[in-house]
Amino acid sequence: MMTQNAKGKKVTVIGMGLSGLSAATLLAREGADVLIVDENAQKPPLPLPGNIRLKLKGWSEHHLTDTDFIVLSPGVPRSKLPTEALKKAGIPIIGEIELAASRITAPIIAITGTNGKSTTTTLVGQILQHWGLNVFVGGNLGLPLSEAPASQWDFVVAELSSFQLESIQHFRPRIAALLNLTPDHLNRYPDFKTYQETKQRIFENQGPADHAVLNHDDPLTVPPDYAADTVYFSKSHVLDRGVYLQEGIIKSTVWGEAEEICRLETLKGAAAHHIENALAACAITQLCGCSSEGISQTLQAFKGLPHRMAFIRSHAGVHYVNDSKGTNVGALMQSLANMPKPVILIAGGRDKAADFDTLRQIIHKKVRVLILIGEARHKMASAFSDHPALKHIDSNDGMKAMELAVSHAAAIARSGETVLLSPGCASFDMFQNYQARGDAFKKCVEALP
Ligand code: UMA
Repeated sequence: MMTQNAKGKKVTVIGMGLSGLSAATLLAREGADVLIVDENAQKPPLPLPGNIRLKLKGWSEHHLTDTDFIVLSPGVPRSKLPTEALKKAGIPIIGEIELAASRITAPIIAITGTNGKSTTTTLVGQILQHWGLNVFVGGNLGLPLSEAPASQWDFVVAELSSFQLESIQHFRPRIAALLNLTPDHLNRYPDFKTYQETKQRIFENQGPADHAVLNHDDPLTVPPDYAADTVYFSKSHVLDRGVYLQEGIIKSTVWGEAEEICRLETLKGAAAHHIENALAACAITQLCGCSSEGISQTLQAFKGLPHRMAFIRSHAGVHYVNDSKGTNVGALMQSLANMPKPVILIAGGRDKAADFDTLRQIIHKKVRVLILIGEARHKMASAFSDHPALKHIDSNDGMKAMELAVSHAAAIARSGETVLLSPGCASFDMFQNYQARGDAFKKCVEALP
């Protein structure tokens, strides 16, 4: 591949966030002459090697054309680039994932989907680690994939977003999983079909010796054309080849005869709330050769992720649950569907051109009081205008809005009820990221008198 050896090459990295910094450091280590450009950043967050130069607070076309190739951060849309000029100059554009993967020798397990990809990636990593393997776990989850080439691994497990998949070329995971598809990021894609096709690119370079793990219950995940061996997972169908739930037992036919992995009732921890993710993780790790016993022990011990249906505390008989990572309509729907009783819901944030009407039925069924925050509050309020208990929080200050939302929820919640923060929107209107939003919620809940 033409970008394989960067020694002596000029490379422009676009975006000085986590992935840009990591990619630039990797390239500088190889002996490239690196320029990082960024529209917003004022200064680097850490000291950088001497062969990395910076052009911050915006860039000009020559910063992108006077180079051998470009590495694009996932958050920077291609529409920001002078595509015609780059094409004319013959400058290749690759994403951070493509760059990192071309330098990774271990088998790569790549996991995508609208929801549950962080939980599944973490579970797969933990199951493989429980088996005694040396495993890199990262990608969209937080640790950039460009950190992986610096060490030797038995497996590299990567959560991938559609943004990251947009800029792959030869990326070929040994195992690729697409967990589910519901509308998301429609402010970046013209329509759902484009988003779906971008997600399905995870399979595009796979051959018959590779594995595609697909959701039998969600036909939208199945690409029209792919070459890999298929292994399904399902919550509702017995499968000839896959992992499925039958009468409360997780079973696998990945390697032939049905084999019991574990009983649902033994999953006291977070895995029980993420059953589809647990099934996908079983399928992936069975393909890696993990034993049912090892898989079952890890599922039983799984504590879940912070900010994803994370229990904070009970106060005056009311449970407080942080699901700040529920940043799209599908995630909010899934979280509400898993709640046994109606809840007091705090939702809203930055809209991603979502269709909130699809939530009407579940909101009416599962939400006793709906508290709306952030930029999307007016659009959400009109989608749910006939809800009997709707409250707007009219502050644009994140902490203030969260304090008002939590104190209102605490004042009206009855003993035995749950107050759930599951925004169904991005956090960037009032917070730096979903973690900061979840932390603000936690702080307010912990401060309740
Ligand atoms: N920037 C520009 N112009 C733009 C957009 C961004 O100059 O148009 C600059 C910003 O000023 C900033 C930098 O680019 O300095 C940020 O780059 P980035 O947005 O690509 O973010 P990173 O910090 O590199 O983090 C990325 C992922 N972020 C996005 O895809 C938006 C992180 O996923 C990921 O954890 C990280 O790489 C490591 O792999 C976060 C995310 O929100 C969690 N992902 C989305 C999601 O899950 O829905 C896709």
